Amino acid sequence: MQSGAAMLFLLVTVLWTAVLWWVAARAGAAAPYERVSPVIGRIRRLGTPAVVVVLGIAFVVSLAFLPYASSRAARLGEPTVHVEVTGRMWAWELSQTRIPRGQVVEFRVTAADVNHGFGVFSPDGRLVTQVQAMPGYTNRLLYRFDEPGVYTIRCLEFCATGHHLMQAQFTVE
Ligand SMILES: [Cu+2]
Repeated sequence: MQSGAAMLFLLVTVLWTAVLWWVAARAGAAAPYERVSPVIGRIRRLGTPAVVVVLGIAFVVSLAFLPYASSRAARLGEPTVHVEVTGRMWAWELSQTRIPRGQVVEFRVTAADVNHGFGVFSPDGRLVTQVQAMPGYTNRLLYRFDEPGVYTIRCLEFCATGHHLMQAQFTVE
């Protein structure tokens, strides 16, 4: 059975290679694109580098907005408030549930059992920041809360039957 499958694979590979060879041999030399279509040729010649430059600039500029601790620290400054967070089926444990507004907070997020998603929702229900909670690993999440109120933590990673119950709250004051 296995050797039959191997022979079939070999046969298809040889046939496919022969077809490609045959097509390549008949194709001849490539014609310059400008002669085939001058307008599209010009768009390709000028447009491709322009797209690469624009996307390259967008990539470099957007690096500062990545949700990683190092890029957030560069933008927000070093954290002055530290909150230890542990996710477990199906609850969140926080070392403190009162957070001063306007200060850079570092959440040190881990999990006690399986992977969870640490998602922080503003008082009006918007997801404002999130990070993965993983067993055996601590993720740093930096954020500055400018609006006071009661924020809700919801698990964003399906973690079995009690997942929808996995919520907690903290107050920014
Ligand atoms: Cu979950």
